[in-house]
Amino acid sequence: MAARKSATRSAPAARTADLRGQGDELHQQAGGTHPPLTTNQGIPVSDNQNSLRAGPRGPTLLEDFVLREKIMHFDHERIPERIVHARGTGAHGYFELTKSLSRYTTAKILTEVGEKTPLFTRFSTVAGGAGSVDTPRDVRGFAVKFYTKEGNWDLVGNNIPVFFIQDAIKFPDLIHAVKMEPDRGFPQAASAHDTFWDYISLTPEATHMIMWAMSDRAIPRSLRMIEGFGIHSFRLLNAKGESTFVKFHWRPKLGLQSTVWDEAVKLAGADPDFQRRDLFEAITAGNFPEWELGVQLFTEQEAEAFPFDHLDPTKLIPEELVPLQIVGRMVLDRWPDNFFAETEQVAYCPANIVPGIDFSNDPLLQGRLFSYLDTQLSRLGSANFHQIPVNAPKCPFANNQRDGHMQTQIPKGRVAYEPSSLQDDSPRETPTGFRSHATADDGVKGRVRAESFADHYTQARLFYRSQSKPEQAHMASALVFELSKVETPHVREAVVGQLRHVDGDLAQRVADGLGMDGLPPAPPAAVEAQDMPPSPALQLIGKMKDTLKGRTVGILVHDGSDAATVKALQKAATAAGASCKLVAPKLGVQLSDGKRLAADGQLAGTPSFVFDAVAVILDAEAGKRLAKDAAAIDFVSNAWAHLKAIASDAGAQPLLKAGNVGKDAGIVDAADAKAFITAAKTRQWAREPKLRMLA
Ligand code: HDE
Repeated sequence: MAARKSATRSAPAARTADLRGQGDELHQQAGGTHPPLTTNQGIPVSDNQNSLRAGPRGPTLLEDFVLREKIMHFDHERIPERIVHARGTGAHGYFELTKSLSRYTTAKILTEVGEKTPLFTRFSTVAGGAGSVDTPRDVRGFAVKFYTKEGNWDLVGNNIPVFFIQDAIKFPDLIHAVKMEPDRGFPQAASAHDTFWDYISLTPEATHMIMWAMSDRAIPRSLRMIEGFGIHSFRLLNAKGESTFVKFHWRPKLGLQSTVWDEAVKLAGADPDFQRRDLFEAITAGNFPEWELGVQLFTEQEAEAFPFDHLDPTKLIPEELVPLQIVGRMVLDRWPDNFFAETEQVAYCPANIVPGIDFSNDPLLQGRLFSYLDTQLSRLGSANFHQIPVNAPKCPFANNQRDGHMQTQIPKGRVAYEPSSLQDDSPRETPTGFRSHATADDGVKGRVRAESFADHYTQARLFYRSQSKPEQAHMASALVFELSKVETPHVREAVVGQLRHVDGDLAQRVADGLGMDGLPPAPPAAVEAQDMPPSPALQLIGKMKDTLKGRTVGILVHDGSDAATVKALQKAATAAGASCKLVAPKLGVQLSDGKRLAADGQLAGTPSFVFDAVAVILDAEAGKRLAKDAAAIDFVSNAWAHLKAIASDAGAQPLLKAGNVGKDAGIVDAADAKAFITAAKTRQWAREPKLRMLA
């Protein structure tokens, strides 16, 4: 301000003063009490709009430390994105133990019932870059950092209980194969291309995971509706040092839910942030997503009797063999204040583990144990990354590690070593500290794979044969889609050949879908697939909950729509736990009661695929008009094609006709709100074969 007042009255200076004056007024209109803007050194800034110049039209001066600091910081705003799992979203929450595991472990987080442990959870896709879309066909990362009283425990898992490979040394090849091809720089966030399937066709151990990745688990509707798995076997250690193996599972309270493929593809265009936004909206509205933590516990002797090796990360333990026990719950109840500081900088590491839990010899886990620290160094740029608030333990921590880039702690005293005798408060080892299980391993050195890892097809078959008919059709169709994008014939043939080991019918469906003349030969198998009893726990449709909780209903209205019907549907959907949104051709709309309402979405920008079920309430005139509007026709025809419930009134019929909407149990009269809610809770699977050619 002072500078402005003292500006000389030469013509250009007066013009500068005028422009600044306008800016000041706008700021004042914005209101509020604002703290002074300062540089990073705390120096108050008088002008954040004009750099320091030698005269109004002269050169900018090097002396302008305000400008230089601001631009220097901006130039360094990006840090390397994660090489895998770059696209992600996270939230704060807590874990509450409901059942003590004190027989098996000393870990306080698993023995103190009722205790709430704060945590930070990050969900991610694997293949795409940080700016890619939320809904590709991909595995979802499910990483939880528990800030326990005994240090941080990171459970860094996925939404699928098995993995592609059996040995860490293969991971860079797998990821290079799935990422965009290096010569052309595409496709982004997609496995449907030659290099991925070339690698898979030559990696039989990936077959089981491929079954999961081609299932609807890889196209989830919401991150609130996915399961999570620690994948590897871990150990629990009790006070006597006895070890029990454990597999960790997360089970969503809202049940599982997926999209249909066509919907996932369209969502990518309509809302690239669909899942991130969904999580944000749920948490900020107070609808906190919740998961149960389940464990499968088994002894070394029990493990020896399994018909597979539990150390092989391409194998799961059927729940029919080792039942799941629910021991706690996780609630995500706080959105981060800042995406970069928290979600981008959170640094997970499977080696972060607390006393009472220990690793197994799973060779993939063993490789992961050193990989993540390496990544954090290159991403976060300093060995002090653990001091970033989202990474710092919430229990006291102290040692003699010192200095390094970006040290933010100021340790006191002269002792930075151990043993020492000069300082009473210097940190010491403790008898209750972390101990490893005293495992005796047979140690002949060599690059060898256990014989017990050789069966690559039995569990792939188990998974496929455990699915419902619609899910099997989706898997076959997903394989046809993916392989149809592969340009090299021998790669397509090699994959179909592998599928013959899983299920002859599946291989035939895929071959037919690709228009192959006959079935390609199956490659030799190290171990032939065995038939196992189907495991319904592996289904997704079987795990959908009969609920509208956490779902969204969209109601398409126009001026003149019957207000009473709209209100009745809103009331019923909200009572059933759904959130309800109005969509209209314009954001302002006047219903039959004459009241003006603000719609939540404008029709052209709010397609039906962002909803779980829709209603269309129109007066006769609007029905006729919208029957000629492409966005309105797409709204109903997509809802029909995506197997959703549609409620409609008499006025909406011309539009439904224009959208080729047929008749079945999911198409209901809007006057019957109860029937709509029942239909909206599920997808109309029986409709699908009538409208889509599935493999
Ligand atoms: Fe990861 N993985 N991974 N991974 N992983 C990373 O760590 C790696 C594996 C998983 O939200 C990276 O901080 C190797 C299996 C998740 O920040 C990196 C191997 C599973 C996340 C890394 C694996 C996972 C990562 C990249 C083979 C399921 C995201 C950035 C031995 C159990 C965590 C980072 C987040 C992230 C390496 C295999 C899950 C490069 C070498 C198996 C959920 O360190």
